[in-house]
This record gives sequence, structure tokens and C-alpha cells, in this order.
Amino acid sequence: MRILILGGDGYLGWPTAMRFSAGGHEVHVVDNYLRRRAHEEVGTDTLVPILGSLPERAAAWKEVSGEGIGVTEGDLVDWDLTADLFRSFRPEAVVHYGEQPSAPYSMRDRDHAVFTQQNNVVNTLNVLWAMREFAPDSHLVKLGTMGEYGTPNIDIEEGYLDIEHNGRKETILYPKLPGSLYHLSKVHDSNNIHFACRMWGIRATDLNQGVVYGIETEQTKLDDRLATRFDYDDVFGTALNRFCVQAMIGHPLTVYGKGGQTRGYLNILDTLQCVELAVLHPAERGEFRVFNQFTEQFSVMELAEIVQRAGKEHGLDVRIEPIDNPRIELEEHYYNAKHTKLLDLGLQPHFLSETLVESMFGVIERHKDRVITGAILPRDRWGAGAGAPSS
Ligand code: NAD
Ligand code: USQ
Repeated sequence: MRILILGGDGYLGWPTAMRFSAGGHEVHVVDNYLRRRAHEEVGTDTLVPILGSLPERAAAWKEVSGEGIGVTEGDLVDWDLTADLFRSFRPEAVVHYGEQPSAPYSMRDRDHAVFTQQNNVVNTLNVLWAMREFAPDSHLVKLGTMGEYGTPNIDIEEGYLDIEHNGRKETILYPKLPGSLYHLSKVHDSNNIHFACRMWGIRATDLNQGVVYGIETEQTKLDDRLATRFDYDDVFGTALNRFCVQAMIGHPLTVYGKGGQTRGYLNILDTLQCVELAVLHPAERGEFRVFNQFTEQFSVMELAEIVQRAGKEHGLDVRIEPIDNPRIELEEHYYNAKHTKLLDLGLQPHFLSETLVESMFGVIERHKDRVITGAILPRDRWGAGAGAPSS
């Protein structure tokens, strides 16, 4: 299959590209290195070193595997670039990771909020338009987020909700109550994609993904030059990845507030598996399919305790020291999100265990001299917060 991977230089995009390439698909990646520039801007860097550009990464992959990955270095907000890309490559599947993915970055100030929404919403709109014009039968597999739903006081369904109102029934898109302007950009994307499916018959799968953890995949392990980025900082690092690095350098685990914030989590190996399942089982013409992509739910405090126990096994003395929550979010809430559709397609989950955390410690230990300690504690706050609910 011809597979176009948008955001192919990222944490998830690069290992996805190698996995599809290893599976015999024709793969082309696009990236404008926004993520690398944003790290420079906030004074942080990936813990695990990565090669300097996509052409270098593709050359290393060719050397190791014998397979080619095509590369375009450019911005999907640029319509001419996006149009040329779709016209020439004519993808059968489009895997869209290419957005600004950090909630704290989007909440820094007005400029970062506007940038995040413009970058994410406009580039996705360009992609939809390019599909309509140049690849109308292709299938969009778009990375959305579980955070689109927020933390409602009822069960979270997979995309849609059946309602009865004044005696009549309807199926509607599940109501969204996201907690950051980044998460909200994903809601806008979902609405635009739904529109494109209804109006133009685009095929789309919105993968509402939980928080990802993990460092290695089958292909990244083949050679140090094939590593993917691994971030632990306050702006781009995600909870479990951060806690593992903190444990390794002897920093108390930064549980925000009461630590009751519950989210869906998944291993990077399962991200790759889920995206592959979605690509190999495309949506119908005009269908807007939504899958909740995670394998387990944890509260932040539960995650911290798992890391603490794994640390003990590894000979580390790990302390948990809750700090003021820089975000405005509920710290104790109901959370029960459905996630059966990917399992129905054949997902074989890799569950979180202390052994797995210990294996992450191994990689982190090799690179711990690279940790920038000034980038551990949160620097961005959600705003004035006066009167804002925190529990
Ligand atoms: P990432 O930042 O490492 O990857 C995204 C890539 O897209 C980056 O390399 C970036 O340079 C590129 N990009 C951004 N805007 C672009 C543009 N306008 N043109 C071209 N390239 C552009 O992030 P990630 O962690 O790999 O996440 C990938 C996707 O999955 C994102 O859409 C994110 O919102 C979503 N997601 C991630 C997680 C997670 O825990 N990592 C969880 C749920 C959803
Ligand atoms: N948290 C802490 N301590 C930390 C870091 C985070 O307690 O040191 C808490 C946060 O307050 C939040 C939870 O852990 O309640 C998750 O935070 P996170 O930074 O790991 O994840 P989040 O900001 O939600 O964003 C990440 C990715 C984003 C993706 C999202 C999936 O960066 O791209 O969309 O996970 S989800 O959370 O399901 O929306």
C-alpha cells in the first residue's frame, strides 16, 4: 500500500514509518521539524539522541533494512506543498501525526495558543482538501486524543452517543469538553473531518489516543541511528515517561495536585499496532469512524506508585512529592472510557508492568547525563486560575 505519514520525524511518526516500510509498504514521510524547533525554543531536548534530519534517518534505515522511505521536508500549512505531495504520491492511506501535540505549549500565552490552533486546524484542513482533490479514495487515519472528551461524569463512548430527546432518538458525536487549547484543536479537527466525510465522501478514522509511554520498538532497536525521540521535560514529556526519568535522576516524582487525574494509557508498541490495524481495515467511503486508542486506565498517583515499585527493584530510592497543579483540571473524577473497537480488530495489548518500567530504566540510564534538570518542574500554568475548579 502507498502510505503517507504526516509528522514522520516525531516520537510516534518515525517508528510508524519504519514499521510500515518493514512490512513491505511504500512509505513517504513529511515533516517541517516544528517539534525540534519548539524544543530549542523552550530549552529542552530529546533524552535519546536522534539523527539530525529525515534524509539522514531514511539513509540509516536503508542501510540497516535495505528498504527506502521517501522524504519531504516541509510545512503542511503550505497549501502548494500539500497539494504537490498528494498529487505526486497519490496515497492510499494517510496517517496524520503532524501537529503541535503539547497541552502546556498551547497554554503558554496567546501566541502559542494561536499558533497551535492555526498549525493543527489549518494543516488538517489542507490535508482534507488535498484528499478531496487528488486522492478521493484514500483513507485518513488521524491521531486525535482521548483528551477531546475531557472527564465527563458519564461513561465515555467510542465517538458517538445515542440520545433520546423529547421522545425522539438520534446518534450524535459524543460531546467534547477538552482541558487545553491543544486538546481543543483536536476537537476542531474532528469536526472538520466529520464534515469532509459527510460532504465529500472522505474515508476517515479518528484515533482518540490516550497518553503514550515507551522508548523502543522492534525497528528502533535495530541500530542506535534508528532511535526515536524520548522527552521527559515539562512541556513535551508525558506523565509516565517523565516519572521514569525523574526516578532515574533521583528527582521526586512530580504528581500534580491530588494525583487522582485518570487517563487512558498505552505502550508505543500498541500505537504502532493500532495505526496498522486502522490502515489495513479502512473506513467505508463517507464513514467517520472513531476508535478510542488506549489499553489501560490509571490515575497519576497509580502511575507514580508503579514507577516507585519498579525503582525499588532497580535499586533506586524513588520519592513521590505532589506539587501544586499547574493545570486547571479535575483531580478527582469519574472515568470509564470504552475501548473495544481496536480489540475487535485484533489488537494484542502490551500492558504496563514493573518489568516494563525497569526495561525503560535501562535505556534512560545510558543517557542520563543528557537530562536537563531545569526542565523537570512545570513552567507553564493554565492561567490566573482564580475561582477555577481543581477538584
Ligand atoms: P511529535 O511532536 O513528536 O510528532 C509530530 C510531528 O509533526 C513533529 O515531528 C512535528 O515537527 C510535525 N509537525 C507538526 N506540525 C507540522 C506541520 N505543520 N507540517 C509538517 N509537520 C508538522 O508528537 P507525537 O508525540 O509523536 O504525537 C503525534 C501525534 O499523536 C500528534 O498529533 C499528537 O497530538 C497525537 N497524540 C500523541 C500522544 C502522545 O502521548 N505522544 C497521545 C495522543 C495523541
Ligand atoms: N501530570 C502530572 N505530573 C506530570 C505530568 C503530568 O501529574 O509531571 C498529569 C497531568 O496533570 C494530567 C496527566 O498527568 O492530568 C496527563 O498529562 P500528560 O502531560 O502526560 O498528558 P497530556 O497533557 O494529556 O498530553 C499527552 C500528549 C498529547 C495527547 C494526550 C492524550 O502530550 O499529545 O493528546 O497525552 S490524553 O491525555 O488522553 O488527552
